[in-house]
Amino acid sequence: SKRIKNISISVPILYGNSARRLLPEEKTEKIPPDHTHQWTVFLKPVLDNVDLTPLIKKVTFKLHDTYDTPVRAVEHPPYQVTETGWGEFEIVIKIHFHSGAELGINEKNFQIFHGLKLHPYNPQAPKHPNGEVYSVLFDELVFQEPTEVTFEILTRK
Ligand code: SLL
Repeated sequence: SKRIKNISISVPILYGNSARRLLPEEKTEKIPPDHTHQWTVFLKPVLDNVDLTPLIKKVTFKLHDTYDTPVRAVEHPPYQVTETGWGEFEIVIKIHFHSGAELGINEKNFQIFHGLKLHPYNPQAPKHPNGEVYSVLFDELVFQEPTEVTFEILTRK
């Protein structure tokens, strides 16, 4: 479908991770003995009433190569991956939009780099009672000159 000139739509998003130490009783045979933490990396719109599902085909999370199948694809919300591990590394989060002339959606994929945090980095920061560590950042998906279909999806009430 046609592009709408001189229009740009920003969708505020949050992305990042939570992490906590594994408890001794959680260290079953399925978890490698050198894994010390469980973490969840995620991406979501800031506002609850924003539905990106008609636009998003999948969100991929590219983990460190020490993981089996490092590229994890998530097709439905919540867009997140929970894993266990021992180290911090950079995760590549990529949003793949639906495309195809028949759909009328044709937006550029969006890529974000997130440094996975397992350890508290500010000793002065207030501690969460459950011992969880968070590293959450704000960004915006900017749709420049969206197609009419994308515009309709993003401005739906
Ligand atoms: C470091 N540069 O040395 C980083 C690499 C890799 C972390 C960290 C799990 C691996 C597995 C894992 O935590 N890898 O699947 O067993 O700190």
